[in-house]
Amino acid sequence: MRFVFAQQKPDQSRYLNTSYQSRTLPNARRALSALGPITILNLSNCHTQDLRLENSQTGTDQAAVSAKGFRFAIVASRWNASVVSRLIEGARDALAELSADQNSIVVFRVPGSFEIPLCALKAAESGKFDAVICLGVIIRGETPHFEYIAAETARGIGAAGLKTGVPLLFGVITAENEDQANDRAGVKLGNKGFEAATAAVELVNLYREAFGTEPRTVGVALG
Ligand code: DLZ
Repeated sequence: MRFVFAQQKPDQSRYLNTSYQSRTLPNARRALSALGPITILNLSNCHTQDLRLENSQTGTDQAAVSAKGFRFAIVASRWNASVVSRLIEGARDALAELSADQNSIVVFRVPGSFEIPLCALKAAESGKFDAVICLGVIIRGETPHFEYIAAETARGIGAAGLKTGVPLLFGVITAENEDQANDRAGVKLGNKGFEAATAAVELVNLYREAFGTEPRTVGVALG
C-alpha cells in the first residue's frame, strides 16, 4: 500500500495556527510509514487546498474554492486600532490569495466593537455583499465593559447573519491582555482576520454549491 501525505509548505503557515499541525503531523507520518511507503506533497496553496466541500456536487473532495467574482464587506472597529489594522491586513491577504478582486472589498470602520453588529447588518441588508467579515479587538480591562461588549458583539453579529441569510464572519478577538490580542493578530498563534476571511470564502462557495446562491456581481455598484 502506498500513501500520499499532503502538507502545507512551512512558509505558508504565516497566519494560521500551526501548533495543532506541528503536534499531529509527525504522529500521522509515523503511523503511515509503519504501514507502507509514503510520498510527501508540499501543497503550493494550503489555504485553497484546505478548503474542501465535503460531498460537493462536483464529485471531488478537492473542489477549488475561489473568492473571484464575490464581494466582501469588512466591518472593523477602531478601538485597539493597531491590532485591528493587522486583522484587516490579514483578511485582505487571505482574499487576495484566494483571487478576490481588490475592488470587490469595501472596508467600513466603526468606533468600537459594540457598533460592529449594526453596521454589519446594514452591509448585509444592502444586498451588495456575499459575505461580511467582522473584525474587532476587545481587551479585558478594569471595568465590566468587557463582558457586556464581548457578549453583545457576538450576539449581534450572529443575529444579523440569521436575519439576513448573508454569511457574517466573527473575526473579533476577545483577549485578557494586549499580548494575547497581538498573538492572535499576527504570526504566532495565527491571524483572526486571515482566518475569518478564509472562512468567508469557504462559505460563499459552499452556499453557491449547495443552495445555488449566486454571487452579487450583477447590477451592483460598490462605493
Ligand atoms: C468602551 C470600550 C471599552 C472599555 N473597551 C473596548 C474594547 O476593548 N474594544 C472595543 O472594540 N471597544 C471597546 N469599547 C468601546 C465600545 O465598543 C463602544 O464603541 C462604546 O461603548 C460606544 O458605544
